[in-house]
Amino acid sequence: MKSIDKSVNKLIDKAENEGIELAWDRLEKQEPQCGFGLLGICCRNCNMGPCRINPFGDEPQKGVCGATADIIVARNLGRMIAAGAAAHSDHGRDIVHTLLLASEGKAQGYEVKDEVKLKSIASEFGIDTNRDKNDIAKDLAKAVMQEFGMEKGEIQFIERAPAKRKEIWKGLGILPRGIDREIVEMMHRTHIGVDNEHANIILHGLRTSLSDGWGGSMIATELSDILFGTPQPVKSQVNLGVLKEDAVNIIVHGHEPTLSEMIVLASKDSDLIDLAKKKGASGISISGICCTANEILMRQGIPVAGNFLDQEVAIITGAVDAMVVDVQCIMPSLTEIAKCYHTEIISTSPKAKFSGAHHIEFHEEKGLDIAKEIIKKAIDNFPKRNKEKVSIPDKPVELYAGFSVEAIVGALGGKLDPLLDAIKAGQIKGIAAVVGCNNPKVTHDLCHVELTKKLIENDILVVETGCSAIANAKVGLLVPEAADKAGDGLKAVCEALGIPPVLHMGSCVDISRILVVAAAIANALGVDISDLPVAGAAPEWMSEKAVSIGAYVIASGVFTVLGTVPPVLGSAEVAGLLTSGAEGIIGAKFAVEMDPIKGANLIIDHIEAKRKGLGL
Ligand code: SF4
Ligand code: MSK
Repeated sequence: MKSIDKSVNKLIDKAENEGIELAWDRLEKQEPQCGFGLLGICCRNCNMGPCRINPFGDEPQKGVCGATADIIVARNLGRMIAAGAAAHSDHGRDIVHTLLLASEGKAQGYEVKDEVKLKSIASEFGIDTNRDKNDIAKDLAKAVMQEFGMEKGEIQFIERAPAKRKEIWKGLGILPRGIDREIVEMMHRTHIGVDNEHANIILHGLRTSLSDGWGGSMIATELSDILFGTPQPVKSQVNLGVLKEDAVNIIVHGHEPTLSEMIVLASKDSDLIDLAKKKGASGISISGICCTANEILMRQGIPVAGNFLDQEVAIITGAVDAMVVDVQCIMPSLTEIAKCYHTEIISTSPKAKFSGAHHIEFHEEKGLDIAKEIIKKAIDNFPKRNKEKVSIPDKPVELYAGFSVEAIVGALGGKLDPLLDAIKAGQIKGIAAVVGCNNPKVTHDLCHVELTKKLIENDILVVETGCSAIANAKVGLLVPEAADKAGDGLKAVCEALGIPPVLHMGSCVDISRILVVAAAIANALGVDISDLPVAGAAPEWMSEKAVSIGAYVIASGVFTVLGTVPPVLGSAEVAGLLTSGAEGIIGAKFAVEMDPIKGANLIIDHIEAKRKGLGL
């Protein structure tokens, strides 16, 4: 079984009948995958190589420069973290840029939507808030820009972490300084002949990841809330059934809300709706894939078509008139598949072009006009749809999203106390963050869903982001009625508050919201995050961003279970450090467990042990 989503399986069959290759087919053709790569023991960092270490050799082997397996594995992991942190943080930087332009009246269609949050974040940066919102926003954008290249001091949001956590980071010398600085330093350290001690590379990996979680990602989240509004609980729908037979279907795919928010705004334009009707459609329907879906779901209630592995099959429905993409997690295969249908792939970012795509470059200065141009292109494409080839195989499922920190505190009556009381009383045993991607190496969505179900059955409140949230939404776990599937304690709390047992907190950068909640709970209890009955899981992760996330989550003191194996097994030292030694250094470690039920059991045991530690 390739997916637990029946509609996806039907479309995989349709693709096969039509001779179209999908990610699962390409994975099969790649097998057996390179053993050196899987173990992380190949190095191409200089032209004396490439070098690879034979894990079965009698003698300890070395690269031409003398690098051991430990050094090579650590360097490769360090570079994965740097790439992931760069992706999140560059997204954050773009949001800062948009805020600056909006504050100067130069970003068409954008404005500060959440003034309360603007003032609260500006205060954290020591900015005078008794002024016009645009003046505050301008100073805030300029101050936050400094966080990227700063040369002394630490990034501002580190102040949100509990005192004990900051002490640990300080003691280890891993307080993150400028975001760009940590990423650049990782690239420097992993150049041939620089940092030649695996543990030192890993430590800097943690620092780099912290500059993502408490830096670039947190900036992306907080400033997006200022610009587009802080999410509040919202009802919507999910799965490929959100596509409409009779409407112009536009899917936005990628990550940054800057583009997708404008597409949503432009889709309400009456002239464009009239044009769509003139072309024979009932209207314009917007839905999303991957994290840009989560962004506009959280703030606008826009339906979600699917997660990472749904992107190719969405086109196989034959009903997508345009797929509009920006950055990250967008398969290069899309343009090839789109050739078999009428679908237009419209790329928009100067950073992310695709051979065969129609490129309409997006600039905030003309955001709304460009969004309208994109929608017009999709409308013009609608009459080319071949009705014979259309197959939308499912009815959408309902979900609730929008659980920002502010929304959760709101649902609790304005303070965290009811949540803390429920945890202390054991009604809620603990909190688990289940996040991350899909990966065709494992059955699509299966591990997200099975692990989450097991956790809620055991009275563990689950908070989710990214593709994991979409997977669980598709099986109906993101509605208040799903409380029936939870243990008695969690069920009672959910029923009292009218919330689902699985809370959708947003996109991948919004894992920073989870850090904020964890820090707030630890601060309220006067303990460190590592003392809390909390855990993380990335059951189907695949991206370098997920590596950075995993690293900053454990560096923040949260035990994390990975469901796919990271390329570190070529070094017993590095693997041991991450899955054992780290506990004594930063108070948390990774576990790797591909069976989702066993993974859930590791989390349940961990949460029980932490409860005991707190005397609960
Ligand atoms: Fe080989 Fe060392 Fe060059 Fe890597 S850095 S390719 S191990 S010589
Ligand atoms: S989109 S990073 S596949 S979660 Fe954030 Fe999904 Fe992973 Fe991309």
